[in-house]
Amino acid sequence: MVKGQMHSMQSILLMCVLTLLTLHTSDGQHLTDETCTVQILVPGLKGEPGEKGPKGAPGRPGRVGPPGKTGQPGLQGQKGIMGRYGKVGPSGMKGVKGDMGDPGPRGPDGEPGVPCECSSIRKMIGEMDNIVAQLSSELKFIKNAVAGIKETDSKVYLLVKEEKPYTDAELYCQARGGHLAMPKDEGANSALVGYITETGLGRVYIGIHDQDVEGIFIYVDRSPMSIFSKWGKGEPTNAYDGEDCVEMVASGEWADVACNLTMYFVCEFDKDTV
Ligand SMILES: [Ca+2]
Ligand SMILES: [Ca+2]
Repeated sequence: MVKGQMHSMQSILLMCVLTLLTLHTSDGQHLTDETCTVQILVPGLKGEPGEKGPKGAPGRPGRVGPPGKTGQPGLQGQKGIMGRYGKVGPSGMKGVKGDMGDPGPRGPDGEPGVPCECSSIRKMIGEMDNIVAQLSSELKFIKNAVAGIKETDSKVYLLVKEEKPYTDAELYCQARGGHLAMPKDEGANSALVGYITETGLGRVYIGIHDQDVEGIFIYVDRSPMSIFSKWGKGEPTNAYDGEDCVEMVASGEWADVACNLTMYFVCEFDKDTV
């Protein structure tokens, strides 16, 4: 029962008492039943429970809970597959040269050559051989000139260390613009003496002969022997009626000899033309 309801019921009981007191004093008893039939309200018995109501709306979400505990580490995974190859690095320093390897096996034989019309080629090769021979001869001449050339005021002399008969010797000198040496005075003769010991044979051809007229010696340039001569003792002898050429021996003296003898010789060249 609520507090307000109690108050109302007390007020009603109070009014009823006051009324009974008033009526009793003035009008008699018959008025009392009508005035106090007011019922007094009191709480009834508890009723039966009602039927179950419909399901209510979902409640609000609860609060966020505390953080969970740290988990245990898992097992190690399996090894992955190999990655791609990386970029090629920079070139390294040059290495030390290795030892020479063993010689390889012999290669197969080549195919046979093709026959050709080689006559012209052979001719060319022959000409080239001649040129080579000529150059070799010139080279030899130059080497001799550098090694053994001698000179006077007007002449250059060259000892040729090739054994030739007289005529070939003269041709050799002519081919180079000179003649066999023609000593026409003591000075020139002395200049040639130095060559004789170099020959190893002690003798060289010089440019004097009597091939045109027996007993009349002339120089190979056909100039006559006028004043100077250097004959050895008893020379010229024209031995066996066959000595028409002239050699110089180590003393610087001359002797007539057979022209087919082969020996070293001395060429002379005019300085004006060298
Ligand atoms: Ca003679
Ligand atoms: Ca003689």
